[in-house]
Amino acid sequence: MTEHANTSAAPADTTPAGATLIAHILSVAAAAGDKPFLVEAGLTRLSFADLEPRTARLAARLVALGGKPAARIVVQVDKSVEAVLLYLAALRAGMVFVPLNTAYTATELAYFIGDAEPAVVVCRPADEAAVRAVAGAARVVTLGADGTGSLLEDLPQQGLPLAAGEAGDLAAILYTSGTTGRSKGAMLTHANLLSNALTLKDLWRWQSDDVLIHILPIYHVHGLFVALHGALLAGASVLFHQGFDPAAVIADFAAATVLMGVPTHYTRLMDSPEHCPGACAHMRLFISGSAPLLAEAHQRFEGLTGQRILERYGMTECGMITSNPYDGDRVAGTVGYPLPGVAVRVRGDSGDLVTNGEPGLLEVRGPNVFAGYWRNPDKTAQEFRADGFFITGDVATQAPDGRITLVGRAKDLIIAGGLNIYPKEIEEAIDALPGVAESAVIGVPHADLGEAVVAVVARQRGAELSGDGVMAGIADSLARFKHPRRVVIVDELPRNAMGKVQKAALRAEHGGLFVPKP
Ligand code: MLC
Ligand code: AMP
Repeated sequence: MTEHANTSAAPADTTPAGATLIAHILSVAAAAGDKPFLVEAGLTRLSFADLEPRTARLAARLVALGGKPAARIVVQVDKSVEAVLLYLAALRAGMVFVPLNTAYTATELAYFIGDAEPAVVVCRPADEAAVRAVAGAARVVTLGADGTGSLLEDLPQQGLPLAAGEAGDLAAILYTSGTTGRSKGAMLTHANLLSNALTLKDLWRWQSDDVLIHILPIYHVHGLFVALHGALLAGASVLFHQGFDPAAVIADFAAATVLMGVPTHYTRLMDSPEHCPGACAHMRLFISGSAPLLAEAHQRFEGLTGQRILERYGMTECGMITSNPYDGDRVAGTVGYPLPGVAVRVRGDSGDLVTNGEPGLLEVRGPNVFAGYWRNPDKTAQEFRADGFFITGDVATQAPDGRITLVGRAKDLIIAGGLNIYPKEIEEAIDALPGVAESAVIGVPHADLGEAVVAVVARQRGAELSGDGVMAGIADSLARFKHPRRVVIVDELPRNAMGKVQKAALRAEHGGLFVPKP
């Protein structure tokens, strides 16, 4: 037996609600009554009792715009209470929610719209003209950070009844890049999202008297699903922050119980002068994920606050996969055990499964694992084993008791500040510039972001090429967070005997650009 399954059952779905995630959420909301759900700057902006009527009217508006079950709705808007309502209303209407990072450029957006073929696109008011230019047949409406916009005009008086959906219906498509540099849409069903959320509710001991500090963007798994579903299914309140201001978060600790963040959030919190153990006394749980939390940061946080961060591991295609235990050892530098109902295994270089602590590719199977890549059966087939295990691309070791430690990535991926950046996509943009022979994009250690993007660019013989020129050349096509923090111009890239660019050598050479070399 070489596969470690956590056979403790995923929580039984015993609620009288329907099969879909939104049916469960609305059933919890009905029981929670007037209790605050989203609170901003001390004001209740949305109570649980508001969820039924407000999602009903907004869902009716989506239908009036052409929305219907299984139709996609692409959403690129700032974080706001209304944006959360929009997500829930789309689910209520049976639509497939496709959230996009607000940093994406019009070029990137055009690709997503072309691929998802949405019935409706919701964008920021300032982007409306640019979005209309690439929206094709989709209806375009706007939603601003202040909760105004054409989406919320002409809201029908008559709300839409909850769609009678099935657990296997698609709830969302989240785009995630592959090694090809082109994003693929991960199709997530109601069953995927609901099973993961119910499992985490039990595992992390969510209670209705919890208060979550929400600092994450709501276009990724972490902020949209892990954080919001946890609070929604527990009937717990959320202190909703539009961005991340360490002082504002620390000020909320006294009224809150749970914080979820990426490692950059924790390092920035620790660098804040207001930080002290007393400030955290009311908090019961600090959770970190989306990127590796250095053991040193874990220990420093405990020293400063007396709290041991609970690190968990997940990905867009699977939601959460493993978690350190709530009770028991939260071991720094590890991501804990597979979630109840989820099986993981490690496949070594030889292709055999290993359990002896050797590193290998981590594979996962369970109700959390996505339904495949949108309109991409070939890529879907490549990423799954015949017995249904999904190949994560993460390299891990597994201790005899099943505990997982991530030790690397087989996929060429940089994670900066919890955001995934695919070198191939940046290399393709740089290689297309005049004067460039080729380029290699690498991630190097960065104290704030974990990793930072560096582009090593080989110029064509005799060509004039500068770092500024390269940056200007990619500015309009790639989102800002993907832009290299440093461009190094060289005559040629180092290659091994097989002619392959030696990224490891480049990482070793440039690894000290932002932090002292060890
Ligand atoms: C912002 N910038 C970044 C960046 N975030 N650059 C690289 N990496 C990042 N993550 C750039 C901006 O483009 C801008 O550049 C400058 O930094 C300042 O922007 P900002 O908006 O003021 O940034 P800030 O508020 O400081 O944001 C940093 C951050 C944010 C860490 C708070 O990136 C963040 O919220 N990260 C979390 C992402 C997340 O939710 N990941 C979960 C993915 S789900 P310029 O040049 O314009 O000044 C997943 C699965 C799982 O991975 O397991 O959870
Ligand atoms: P995404 O595709 O944006 O969902 O990112 C998923 C990837 O983030 C995973 O495949 C991991 O490489 C990484 N990741 C998530 N959580 C952790 C963690 N706790 N430690 C290290 N890497 C993580």
